[in-house]
Amino acid sequence: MLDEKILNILKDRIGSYVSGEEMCESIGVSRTAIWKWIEKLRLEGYDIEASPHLGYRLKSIPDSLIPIEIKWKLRTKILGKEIISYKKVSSTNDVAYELAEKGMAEGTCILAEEQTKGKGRHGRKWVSPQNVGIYLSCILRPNISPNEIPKFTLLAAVAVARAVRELTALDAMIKWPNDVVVNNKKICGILTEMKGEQDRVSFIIIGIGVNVNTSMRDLPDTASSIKEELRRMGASNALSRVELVKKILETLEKYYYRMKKEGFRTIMEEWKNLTLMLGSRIKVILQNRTLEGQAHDIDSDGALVVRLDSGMLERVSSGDVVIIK
Ligand code: BT5
Repeated sequence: MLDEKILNILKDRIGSYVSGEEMCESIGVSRTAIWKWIEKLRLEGYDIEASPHLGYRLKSIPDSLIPIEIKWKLRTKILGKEIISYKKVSSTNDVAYELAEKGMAEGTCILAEEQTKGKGRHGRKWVSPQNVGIYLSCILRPNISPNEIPKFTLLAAVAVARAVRELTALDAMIKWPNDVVVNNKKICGILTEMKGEQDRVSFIIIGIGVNVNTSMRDLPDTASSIKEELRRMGASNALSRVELVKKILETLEKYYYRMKKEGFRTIMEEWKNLTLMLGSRIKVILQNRTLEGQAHDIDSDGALVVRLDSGMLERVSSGDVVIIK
């Protein structure tokens, strides 16, 4: 793509002028064509200065979740090779599901700047305001049975927590089954959906919502954003959403391949290193009852094992956890 070629040249020399002539020669198109594409890039939010004598100069790059930015030096084999991004969408998981049903390839990612019907589990809502969060859904086609789905939620939680830790000084932790938390506040939620055929899964959708620059006013009391947690630490640097999406894709793919090769055990170990609840007293809210006890372990299918006060162990594969102490 021409816009990508132009951008590559400008990005390599960000802040300096590149003459129109040099650009024409290295890409092999006319000055008018270059000008047209520069205009398009400007509309996407790239700040490009044009000088009749000096040429073009890239001054700043937008923090927009557009394919050209996410794909720039993205180190993955499949995840994000195909990216479809929207300014506004009902739910990236719903779009990804429809596309997967139509046969879209494994690794395809859907991104949005805003969701009007962002989904949580069990019909709950996911608050998804414009231009401040990450709303990402990835299509995977693993050869698994439907009861292995919880493993993928845990895998994604590990990937997001690791990605946040690599890019910031925040102590991102995991709360079973699908939350990434900082200082006990939810900064990310994961919704894994699937289409199954008999005992096999035909595809899964991993939906990831991250509050990056989201205002506290928009969020429930139990939630926070990366920006807010960085502010509390006294860190002034904002985190680029583009960088975080890239890091999440790279980490998610790394763990996905590792799970394919070595099984779930290594992911589970990593998960245990990042969780704050094993050993804690917890309340588990299930569809029609509540359990209280100690978070004892995670089993080989990703289910939570609770030690009840009677000493009995009970296995829970889906629910909401409140940490009591
Ligand atoms: C989740 O559900 O945490 C799964 C969230 C998945 C969101 C992503 S965004 C991309 C993709 N497309 C979608 O439509 N969804 C996925 P659950 O554990 O049920 O948590 C939902 C509860 O979290 C709500 O009932 C609120 O209490 C709270 N909540 C809502 N919005 C939130 C937000 N932005 N940050 C933190 N907590 C939130």
